[in-house]
Amino acid sequence: MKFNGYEAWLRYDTVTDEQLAEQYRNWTNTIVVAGNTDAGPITSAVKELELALPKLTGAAPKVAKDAQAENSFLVLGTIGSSAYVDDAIIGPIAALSHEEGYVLKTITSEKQSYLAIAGASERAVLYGVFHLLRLMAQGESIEQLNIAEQPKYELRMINHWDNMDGSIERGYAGRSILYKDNELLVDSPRIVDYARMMASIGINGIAINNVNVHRAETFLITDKLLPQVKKFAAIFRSYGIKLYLSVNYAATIELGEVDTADPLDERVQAWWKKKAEEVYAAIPDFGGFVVKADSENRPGPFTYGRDHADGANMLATALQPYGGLVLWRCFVYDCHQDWRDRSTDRARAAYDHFKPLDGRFMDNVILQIKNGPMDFQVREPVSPLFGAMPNTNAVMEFQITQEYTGQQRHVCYLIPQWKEVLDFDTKVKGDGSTVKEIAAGNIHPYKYSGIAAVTNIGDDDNWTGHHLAQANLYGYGRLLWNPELSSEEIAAEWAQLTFSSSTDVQQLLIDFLMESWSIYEKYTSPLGVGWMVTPHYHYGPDIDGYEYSKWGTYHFADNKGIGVNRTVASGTGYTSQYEPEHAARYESLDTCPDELLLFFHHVPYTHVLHSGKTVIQHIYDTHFEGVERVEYWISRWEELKDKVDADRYEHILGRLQMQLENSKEWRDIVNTYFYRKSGIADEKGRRIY
Ligand code: GCW
Repeated sequence: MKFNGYEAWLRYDTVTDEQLAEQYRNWTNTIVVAGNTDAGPITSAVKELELALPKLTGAAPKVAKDAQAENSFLVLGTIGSSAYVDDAIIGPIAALSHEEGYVLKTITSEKQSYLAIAGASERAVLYGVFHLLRLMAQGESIEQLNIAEQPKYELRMINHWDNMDGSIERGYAGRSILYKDNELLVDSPRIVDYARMMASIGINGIAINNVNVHRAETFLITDKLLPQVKKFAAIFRSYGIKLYLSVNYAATIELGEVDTADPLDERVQAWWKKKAEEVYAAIPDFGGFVVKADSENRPGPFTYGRDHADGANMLATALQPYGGLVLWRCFVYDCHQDWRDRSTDRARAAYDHFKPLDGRFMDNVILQIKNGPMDFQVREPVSPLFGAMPNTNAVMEFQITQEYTGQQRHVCYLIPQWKEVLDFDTKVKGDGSTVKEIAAGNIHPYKYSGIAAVTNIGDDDNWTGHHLAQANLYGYGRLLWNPELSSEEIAAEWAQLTFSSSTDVQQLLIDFLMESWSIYEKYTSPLGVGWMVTPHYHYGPDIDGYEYSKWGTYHFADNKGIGVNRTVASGTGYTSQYEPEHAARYESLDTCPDELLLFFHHVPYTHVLHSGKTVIQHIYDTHFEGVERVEYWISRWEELKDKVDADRYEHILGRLQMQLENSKEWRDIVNTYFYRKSGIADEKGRRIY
């Protein structure tokens, strides 16, 4: 048995409780597929059962068209496909009014008993099957099921930052599974396994290429590569997933077809219309375009004196006849800033650019907004742009790949971070205007909404480099399905599905994951100030790496104090982008939360936090503690040597040791830097260099 992590949470370990295995066999020995399915998601659902059930129960199921001769069986079908299905949904019909809703219900009668997985669509049936398999892999009884589910978010998207040469921007788990040497790996069996994994956590849209669209990828929308893209789309379609492409805003120029990319130029408009026609001829259910424009040196409408509404609407007009979407990213800021200029504030940029455009975007445009105003730091306030444009569709963008959070060499479970974002009450329409509800389209009348994230996978055996980084991918999907799940519940599910053998192992993983974000935050940049990383790579510490750069990412530490003054009173005025209640809370030193203090204020090292510690002592204490906690978790992991398979035990231990070495670098460099700047000694007299 290989424990290389390839099967991730779809391992389907043998059920050791014989009674339970018997119960599972009883309900699943015969699978009745109602209605016609061809190569749709129900066919994939059957395949998944055929793959999983022998592993779980030791018995291969029999697939039948009818069930007259059976006493107990499993039925899969959409509404109206058979009387079995329709009888099962009589009560929980509400869930089925949602296109992706499903019901799992056991119906017991004297004549015949069956377990129905009824869905409003084929995709929903597939989700129902994954739900059933999850219950079995968790050892739950399926004797009396009566479950009705539907997802909270409509768009549940994954973004790849994969390039066609096989590299991945911000990828920490090997090379791309999608491309190699400028070819699409359409025949790789890995693509099917990837689609299975994504469908199992409810992902329904995948953008397959980097938002930085270079020359080779510009051809993805041309007849040179569309036939290949079409093959990816077919695989994804059979798992209920729509394919999206990132496009080069200046494709007209790059492909040498029109000498401008001015969105108001009729030749440009006509070109994109024709392009959309070609793309939809190849892929009728194509999802749409993801666009990074006028951002980090990518082309965009600014070149022509046009704004982002002009640019986005031009593409949206082309896609509209086919129901296609434009996901227009709001990561727009000046990346050629002069560090001497203290009035320009990168954090303000997205709001300043986009807020005035509210109401001007077509209704198939969706703004894609990063969770924070800077860039996926370990700690940032929630982006004030999210919710601030009531008349413009929006999705939130998270980063699963751990660019600034340890690059999958450090353990950093991000679900708690994302939950904090989702639970943030923006107040844009009074109390209860949480990010969670805005992203669900429940606060503003959005036509489209949801959540997107940059994925963390590559071609490493275990997909994510660090085995434990799989929990972020798994958790992302589960959270989008149901944001009411707690971080701990998600960690527990993942640990059980992935490390089924021992409950001690599972409990340790849950506890470690739950603490990991805070540990990482402790030994890296303090109190929300961010950055301090090696420029470009973003891994180890380099306190002044970005301090005198053009990127707008400064901490302003001198011999007296540290932090960025973003107040209205005396700083950049960023706080005014929030609703008054938050603006006031962040503006005042008395009420600004400790963890964001240096994001909003420049304070002396002797400033006393709400915790009662001075800023400098907080820096010293957290940096020592962070490393101690890594040491603690290594010793706990070592206790499990005989309880975890050797493959994963050693692999994880190796990564933890790497994390420890690097966390010591962080600790010593950060502490030494601030000791030298401030001249203030550690109260506890610990070793600082
Ligand atoms: O986080 C930053 C990354 C860039 C990335 C950019 C973006 C794809 O450092 O690598 O480019 O954000 O989100 O567009």
